[in-house]
Amino acid sequence: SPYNSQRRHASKHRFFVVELSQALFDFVIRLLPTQEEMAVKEDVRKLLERLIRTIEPDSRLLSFGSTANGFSLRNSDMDLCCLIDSAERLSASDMVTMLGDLLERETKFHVKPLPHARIPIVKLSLDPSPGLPHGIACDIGFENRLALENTRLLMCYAMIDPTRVRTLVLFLKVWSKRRNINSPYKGTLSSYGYVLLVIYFLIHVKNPPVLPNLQQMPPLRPISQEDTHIGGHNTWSVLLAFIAREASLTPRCRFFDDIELLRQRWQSSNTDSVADLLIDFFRYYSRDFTYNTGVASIRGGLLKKDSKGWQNELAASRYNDSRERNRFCIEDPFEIDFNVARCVTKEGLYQIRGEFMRASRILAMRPRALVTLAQLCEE
Ligand code: 3AT
Ligand code: MG
Repeated sequence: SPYNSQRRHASKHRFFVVELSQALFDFVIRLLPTQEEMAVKEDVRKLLERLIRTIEPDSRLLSFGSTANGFSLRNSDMDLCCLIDSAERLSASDMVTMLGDLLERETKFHVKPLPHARIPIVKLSLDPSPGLPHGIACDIGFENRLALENTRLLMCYAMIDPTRVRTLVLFLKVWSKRRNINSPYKGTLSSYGYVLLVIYFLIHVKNPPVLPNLQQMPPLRPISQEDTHIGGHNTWSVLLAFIAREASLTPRCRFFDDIELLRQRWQSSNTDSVADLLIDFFRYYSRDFTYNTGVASIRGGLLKKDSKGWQNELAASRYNDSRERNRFCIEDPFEIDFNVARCVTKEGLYQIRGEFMRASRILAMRPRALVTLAQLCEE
């Protein structure tokens, strides 16, 4: 009967989803960096920090990007940022030149200083060796405080629901690299862009949401009856702590970062498995996201290109550049005038959307989970 066939269909789907979730965890775990790799990277950071302090004694060298936000894959590059605490400091481009010379003299790294880039950096790399079979690639920038803050924001999101958020993000990073749609230099999207797409989807598309919006948190309400008694007090202390923290940050970088407290007081009522979320993610970005008019903003939800002045033609004429900056729009969480996907070209977007559709198609066929993953990530 039709009723029975519907039930058979539903139970087949459940089976596929359970199997696929397990396969996704297993797949991702094998790609995490090893303890040794993380230790070597920390040693490299310390060594570089010691060297930089011979030029600027009041400096600190901090990790950002994937090494610091919980979304690191094996052999991913290191992003480092140097903060200088003294008032009279050298300009970023002078620092790049001096540090480049110093590292060339004192270390075995291949050094490439880029003092005149939009964001001056020193690029470093180390050839593979028996202890470090993939070598190391590392960029050192200066005073990039916003990057440190957005790293902290992503890390907080990763900590709220580590299993689902990290599995999804790490899978999409591998998938986008294997499918060749993770190169801003070639007109596609950076890892940072994909991470923002996932978080936007989990906060603003899924209903009920998987993640709260940390940039717009209402005061946390007490959960149980018992709590209600002292609830007023608790709520106030939470709110006051929030306000105190906010005051210490520059206004645009405010967000709720007491994750311990959040985990005690907030729980998503969304119970979808990782596989459910992955299937919906691909469906949403292949079918429902309004690429022509929409802007994905983890801070504000789905915004309009119009309201941000991000129409295609406008951008091309303002930058006096034939390349369109706003084909695909993803708002940076703190630098809200900045389109994280501005490097995505017409062809790049066509390719990215094609990949979202291909992934949706493969998932809809529901072969065995391992076959599905292999097919999805085929190089
Ligand atoms: P990989 O593991 O290197 O692929 P990742 O997480 O390190 O991924 P990226 O290399 O794309 O991500 O970016 C590293 C950090 O640099 C993330 C963010 O703090 C900053 N960043 C990168 N791209 C942008 C951007 N377009 N706008 C603002 N910040 C950015
Ligand atoms: Mg990186």
